[in-house]
Amino acid sequence: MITIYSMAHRLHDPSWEVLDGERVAHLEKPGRAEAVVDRIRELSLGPIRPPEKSPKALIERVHSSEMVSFLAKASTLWQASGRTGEATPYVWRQPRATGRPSHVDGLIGSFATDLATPITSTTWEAVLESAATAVSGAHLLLAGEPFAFALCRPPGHHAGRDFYGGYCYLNNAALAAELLCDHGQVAIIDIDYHHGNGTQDIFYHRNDVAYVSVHADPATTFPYYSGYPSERGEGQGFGANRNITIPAQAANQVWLNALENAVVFTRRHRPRFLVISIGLDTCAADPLGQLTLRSVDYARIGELIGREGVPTLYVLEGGYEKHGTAASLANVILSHQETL
Ligand code: SP5
Ligand code: ZN
Repeated sequence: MITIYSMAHRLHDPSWEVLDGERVAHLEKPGRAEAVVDRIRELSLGPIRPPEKSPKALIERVHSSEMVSFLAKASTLWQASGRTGEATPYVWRQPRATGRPSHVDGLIGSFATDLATPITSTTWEAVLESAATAVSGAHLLLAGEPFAFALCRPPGHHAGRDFYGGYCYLNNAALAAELLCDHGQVAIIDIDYHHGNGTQDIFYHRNDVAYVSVHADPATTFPYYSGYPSERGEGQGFGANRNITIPAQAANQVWLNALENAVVFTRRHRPRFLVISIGLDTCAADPLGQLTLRSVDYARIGELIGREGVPTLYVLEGGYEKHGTAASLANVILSHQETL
């Protein structure tokens, strides 16, 4: 297994977010990725390489040019309007709005979905490197690797074609899938605790990238506005999107059964490549997720996915307790490795 990793993620270190109505220290910290890379080194899980491929052409295919150019200049606009600190919205675009604000406050509220995804003066640099990490991982599969890990930070699955939020700016897994789908059918399995509303949005009308997600019921859990089982794709994409919801505090076996169903769903699409959006916010120690997956369960994940015998790229999403995140991820990798 080859890991793609860049230290540039450290450039993204926002100080605060609004969580459950309170302003708190930001949970999506550099220490998360550092704990994961340390564990990969400690356990000698394979080589660790920097990203070498540009994500630029793929970003243009996956995201709207309006959002990308806004994200690239958001911090500059923020400072130009006299603000110090991190760019965050205080007002959001209303449904059916047609106006195009030019002020940074109006612009940011047209793309941001929450108060948890601040833009610092160096966020964009880290975001581009995170995107490059996923795309470089996808290139490894094209070069014949059976199994690679994109150690992305910031994460990506809550970023849609023209919206960002949930700690995500560009959709790393979608960028990888977009590259791979030029070479054959792709299936994305999203096993973060939260629904990947961004990834669903990006591929909703397409069948060349199937998307299946196992997540806590959005009726009671972030991101609330998508992730329902009735959402099955549209047009050509009808049938290529599947949401499997579980109660927020489901038993581990309930979650694992849902994953088995997700894997069966991808088989119907005969993928040549698998992209796994892996969030470790499903683990017992996580401060956001309310599941209690343990090491045996993570070993089962790698086994179930590895047994498909399809070239697989894992892309890091959530996981906010760094030791639990690193240990759980290592268990997935080790058990997947054993199936090769
Ligand atoms: C990539 C990813 O995992 N993003 C998650 C962002 C979640 N932000 C909103 C969290 C709301 C949590 N409310 C319940 C907390 C229980 N104390
Ligand atoms: Zn999550």
